[in-house]
Amino acid sequence: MGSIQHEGGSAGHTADSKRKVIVAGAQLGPINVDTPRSEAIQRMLQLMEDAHKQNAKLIVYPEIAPVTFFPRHILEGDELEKYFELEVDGDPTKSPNIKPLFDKAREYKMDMYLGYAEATGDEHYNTSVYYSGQVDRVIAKYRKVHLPGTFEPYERKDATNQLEKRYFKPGNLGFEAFRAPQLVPEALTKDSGAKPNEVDTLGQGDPIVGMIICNDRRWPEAWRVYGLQGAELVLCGYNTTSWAPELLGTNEKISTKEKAKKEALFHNKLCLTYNSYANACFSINVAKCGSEDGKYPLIGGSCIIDCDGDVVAEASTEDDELVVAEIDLGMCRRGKEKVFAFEKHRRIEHYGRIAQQTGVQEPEFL
Ligand code: CDT
Repeated sequence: MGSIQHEGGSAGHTADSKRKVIVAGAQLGPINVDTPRSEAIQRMLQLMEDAHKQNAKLIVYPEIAPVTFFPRHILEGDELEKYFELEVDGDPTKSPNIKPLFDKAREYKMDMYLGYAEATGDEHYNTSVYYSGQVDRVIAKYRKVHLPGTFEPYERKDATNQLEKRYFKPGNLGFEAFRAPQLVPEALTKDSGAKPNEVDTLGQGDPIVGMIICNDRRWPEAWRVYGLQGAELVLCGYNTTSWAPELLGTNEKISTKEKAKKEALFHNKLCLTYNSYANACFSINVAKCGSEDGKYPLIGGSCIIDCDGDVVAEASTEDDELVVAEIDLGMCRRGKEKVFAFEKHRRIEHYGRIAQQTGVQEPEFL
């Protein structure tokens, strides 16, 4: 299963676990400015069909999946609006371009994380939704909190822009974890009379899931807010440019496109493995990648990470590719109850700055 299996990344199944589930990351290769939306959706449907054939119960797509990574371009009016999905009655399942994805997920009873550019009528967000194919309902929406880049384009005409601050409002929904109904069998529900947060019910309800989008994965704060809600699975779609000196800075270590790409892939994996480990959760991380319009390189490296920080499946191409693994969410208990038993070991009296201060304040000079 998956494209590359790593030693030590067996997903460490426990023999009697009832929390095993097959999951898929649907990496997309380049989508160009003139790629018709319908063609991209067709590619996404093909990946969903492949995931269904491998018995996946959850599929994760990249950030702003069905269109080119348009925030690199200077756009206005209809040229900008055409990249957004206008939500009918606040319901993405009725948005005409992306509706076929919800329809197919419903048919397959497959859960889906879908990233798209959301237009509410008044506002624009970089958004993902979690749709449950088990119960045919959008369970949660997340709007990207950490918007990278600039509001104004760079002065150098051929610089690669990252104009997310120009085109999107910062997300206003926070990092709210949710339960994915019936994603694993025999989970405890309210009907049983059981209550969460009791010693003998921990980790036994429907899986606890959190969503982030691209740049969010670099901020441990986002993961920790989910960790504090007991998240067992974090889902992340991304579009990560590997060559943008104005945006990323430059030095000897990243002086060529090849070196810069190597570093971008390294930082991607560093964030995903460490934060999955430190919050004792699995993560499914999915790229849109390759060279869009033949000149804007995006990294691949889509991967499924276990709660010990091991890579259990990883993409090997920069094209449309499915990354699949059976994961056992029961494995999360060890990290959550031993090394990272938050209730025993965290010292919040010393963490105030994290929530009270945004930028750096250096100590006084000597
Ligand atoms: N899409 C997105 O958020 N991209 C950013 C660009 C690089 S900023 C270091 C990312 O974090 O991957």
